[in-house]
Amino acid sequence: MNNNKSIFPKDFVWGVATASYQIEGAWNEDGRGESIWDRFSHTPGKVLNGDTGDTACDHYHLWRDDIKLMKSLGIAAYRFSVAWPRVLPQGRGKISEAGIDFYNQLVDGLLEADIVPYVTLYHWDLPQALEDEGGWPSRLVVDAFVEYTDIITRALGDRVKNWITLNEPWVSAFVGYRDGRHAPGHMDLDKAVAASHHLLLSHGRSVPVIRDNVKDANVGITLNLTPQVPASPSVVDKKAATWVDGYINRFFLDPLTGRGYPQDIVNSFGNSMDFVQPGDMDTILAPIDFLGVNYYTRNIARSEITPEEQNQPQTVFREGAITEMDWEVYPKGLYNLLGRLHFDYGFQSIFITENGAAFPDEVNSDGEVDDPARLSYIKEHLKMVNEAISIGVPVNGYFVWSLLDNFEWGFGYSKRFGIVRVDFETQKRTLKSSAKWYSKAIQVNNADVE
Ligand code: IFM
Repeated sequence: MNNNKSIFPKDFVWGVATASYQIEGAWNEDGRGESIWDRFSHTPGKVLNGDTGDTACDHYHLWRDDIKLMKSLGIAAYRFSVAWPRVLPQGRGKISEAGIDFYNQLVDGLLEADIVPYVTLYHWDLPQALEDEGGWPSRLVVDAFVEYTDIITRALGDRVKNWITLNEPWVSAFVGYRDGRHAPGHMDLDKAVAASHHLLLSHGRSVPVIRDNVKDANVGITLNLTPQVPASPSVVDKKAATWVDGYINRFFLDPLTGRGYPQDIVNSFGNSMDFVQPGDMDTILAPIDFLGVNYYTRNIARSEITPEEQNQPQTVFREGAITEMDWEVYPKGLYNLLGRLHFDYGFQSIFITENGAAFPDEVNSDGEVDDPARLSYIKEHLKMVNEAISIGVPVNGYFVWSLLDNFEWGFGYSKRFGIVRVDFETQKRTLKSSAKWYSKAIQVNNADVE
């Protein structure tokens, strides 16, 4: 038992996270196939300022330096994703040995530096060839995902033990196929609902494949989870909060824990769900070793009915600082969420696979970047993780989003989440004060440091 509440358990994993399309660049090198994000970002008007991931942080060429940087900070674990079209340029079939070789070298480099790899199989860069066949709304993609899983886990599984099947399937499905703000840019609710089922099915089908190929595998899935708070005690605001919670959180948590798809949400979609085939829900229930949680903020849910009609004025307001994404800083929400995941849903191992903040950086005349707002964000959230551990929630690790400033999807390079600044003209990396602080916290296994 840990008596000093601010010290983390001795095997707590301190990490940083990135994703392939956001950092690698080299979009058309060494036989890499086109991804939906290449197509989307090359389409005028889709990404702010016309930014693309063509070069990004050039990590494909600079990965050795990036490992050195992590090593210098004492980072113990690195979560990155594999670009599916680098391994299978057409999504299935012909393998690119050069693509596999890149990840082989990266993994070897990490292990030499004593950094434990955590690999995400899918962080949004679907091969365009599969999108051309119908993408995630089509069941055809599931077999392709299993084939890809099999290939990459056979290739890396002797050295990589920690695997995350999907990153934020809600975003892939609903932001990509309903809102159209992300690749592939569709605006069709039915497609989005089918996509989310096929994402979960791909997850469920791939878990046993990973176990077959990787001795002592530690397998999980990462969800973006946003707690919902009603803006007032009115019935309509409570209903709004319940609905958004169902849409973003329960629609993934419930099927993964045997509760099936939440009926209130299915009804509100008015979707027949006829793409769910016998046995699918059991497949999705494939036992996992941990849940990955990406937490950034809470949401204050307000019914669309105007306040006058509600006869309840708003009583809950944003109280924390607001990040550049317009997200409220609300560390307590992470604590509450972790309690729910363990005590209500029963998850027995949780990793915070992403947490961090975008704030504008100021580079001083010496080229240094002091980022107290980001530093405090990370520190306060880590303290909440520790509080959650102290009441019995099994949180086993924390990964800062992100190691590097990178391509923030529809916002291009305009939002900086890195604890390391990247000058996108020169590719120079500069440690921000948050990175130096994180390094100190790692050393003493304690977030309560200056
Ligand atoms: O940059 C993203 C990441 O790819 C997925 N989770 C949220 C981050 C910040 O928006």
